Amino acid sequence: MTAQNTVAIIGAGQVGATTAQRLLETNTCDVVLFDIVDGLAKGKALDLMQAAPIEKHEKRIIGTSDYADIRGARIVVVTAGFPRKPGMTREDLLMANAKIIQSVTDNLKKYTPDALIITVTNPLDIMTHLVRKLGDFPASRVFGMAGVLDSARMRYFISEAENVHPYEVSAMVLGGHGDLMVPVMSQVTVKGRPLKGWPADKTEALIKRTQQGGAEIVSYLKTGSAYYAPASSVARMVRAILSNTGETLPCCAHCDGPYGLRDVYAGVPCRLGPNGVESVVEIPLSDSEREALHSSADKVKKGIQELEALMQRA
Ligand code: A3D
Repeated sequence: MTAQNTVAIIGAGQVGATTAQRLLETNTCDVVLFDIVDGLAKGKALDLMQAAPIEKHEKRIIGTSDYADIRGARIVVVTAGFPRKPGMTREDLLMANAKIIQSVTDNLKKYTPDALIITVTNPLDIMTHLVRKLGDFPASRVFGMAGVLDSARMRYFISEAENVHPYEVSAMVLGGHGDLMVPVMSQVTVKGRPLKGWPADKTEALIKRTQQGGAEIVSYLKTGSAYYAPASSVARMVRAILSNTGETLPCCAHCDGPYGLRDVYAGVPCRLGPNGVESVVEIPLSDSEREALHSSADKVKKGIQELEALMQRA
């Protein structure tokens, strides 16, 4: 395994392990899977390697509980953290995951100071901000996965309504990864043509279902949250970077200027490349979409203030 071609995944739970599987089985890169639970990453890595002769990929994975093994990885995907559990308040989750992110970031500073970091841990925008702040990393190298997933959910819902394949729908969701996320209806295309003729109630229902996309799955699963589409979304971002495809994907990125947003992490279209977020791309938005993007970003800022107050009290 060469470190320069390696992606380290922190957290070998549902999202982390499934991301590893996607990266290996698409022959994208070697993987180091890390978890603090002794044996968990090792066991999953061994299981995944035993699928290699069947899946016919040439990549390798190791599982570890020793941070030294991630040294030199080119990209680090951070999935360590809890989804919300019954009885847990939002504040409890915020603090629990902030503590995990703090220990992860300390180790990234030590072992992968030059890596690109893709955060997945929720609450996504706040945790992405925290990684950058605690690690004092350049903003272009720390970004989060949410927009690719939320947009894919929106695309799937539209494809069902329009009776086309999901990949024939193009759509983007911007803003924070929460109930104020902004599905950009004005830019939706189906088979390359603008979506037209949807009545207001149908559009509203689509927007709501997209915003509640994660919660809908949790309501079926009862324990845990979605991981197949989240893992596909992370793998897509990794492939865009490693293959330098130059494509624009919606990511949680630091914004200070684009869309009139100031010093805040929010979901925006980003051109990804070897340096991480190479640029934030401004797409046309209607006045109400722009307003909604600002409201969503303001909510992220409030969440950060809330976390800072909780951390000071702790
Ligand atoms: P889960 O299956 O519980 O896996 C989390 C893993 O993190 C577990 O194996 C833990 O042992 C591990 N872990 C805990 N603390 C540490 C630590 N300090 N260092 C290293 N590993 C640790 O959860 P999951 O994989 O389903 O979800 C992981 C996170 O991603 C959660 O916060 C989810 O809410 C979030 N998530 C976000 C999205 C987005 O779209 C942003 C989608 C899906 C999940």
